[in-house]
Amino acid sequence: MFKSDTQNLLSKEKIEFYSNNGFVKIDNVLSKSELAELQSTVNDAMEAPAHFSVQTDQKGGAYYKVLNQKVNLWRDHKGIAKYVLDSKLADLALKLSGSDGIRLFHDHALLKMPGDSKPTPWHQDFPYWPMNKETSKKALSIWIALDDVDESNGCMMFLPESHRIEDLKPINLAEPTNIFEQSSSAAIPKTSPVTVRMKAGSCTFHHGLTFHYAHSNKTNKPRRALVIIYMPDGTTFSGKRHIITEGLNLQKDDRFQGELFPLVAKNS
Ligand SMILES: O=C(O)CCC(=O)C(=O)O
Repeated sequence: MFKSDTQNLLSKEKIEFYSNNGFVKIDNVLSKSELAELQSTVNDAMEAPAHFSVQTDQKGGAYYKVLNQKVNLWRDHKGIAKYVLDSKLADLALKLSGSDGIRLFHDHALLKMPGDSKPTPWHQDFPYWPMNKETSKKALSIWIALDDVDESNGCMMFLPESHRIEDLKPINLAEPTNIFEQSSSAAIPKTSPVTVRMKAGSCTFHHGLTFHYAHSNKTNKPRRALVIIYMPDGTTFSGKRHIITEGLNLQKDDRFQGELFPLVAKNS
């Protein structure tokens, strides 16, 4: 992929839309051949032995019914690292977030399995992340659809402007509470949730505070997505427990840096 592609994918309107609403859709972020490669790479990586990556629940588990998730695939699988460290994708995150530099926090494959599938409840991402707020206000995720998605198999919904709400308490995705009851009703924007149907190879970006949800999967095939979480260069560790930072001996207020949190894009 080439950095110049970013110009074609990201108009001024898209950047403004993201800034005003806290999410944006970008069609065809992957070419047909990239999509085919990433689909088969994610299938392989989900089955490959885990050394640094972690599958967070097993078949039958309550979390698995919401998401069959494997975290940190890039560290075990070169084919995934190619996309997770890719400068075109990271450059989109850099431009949308208005950061000077963007580091990788982590990737995760999110499969919504057929069968006893549950929706992903409304939540914000930031409350899970071990980042000091003042250093990481621009952190965001790219959600790359590896299958066509709509309401039948787990497409996402976003609440426009909810990225302006403070970070609330994390929601237990397997036993959810209602996030809308956490915030004073005055703080919740009076916008209507937006359902984002997409073709495989397209993506959304969402800000760490944006309320989002995904439908359950009522089809007979998994719904596959690869998600990459980016944080602004200069983000520091809050000390909160997190699967990615476990065992790294990071001290509170340390900067995220080095080969585990690589700088994947910066303003030239
Ligand atoms: O894929 C899903 O069902 C939910 C994704 C999500 O919550 C996220 O990417 O932050």
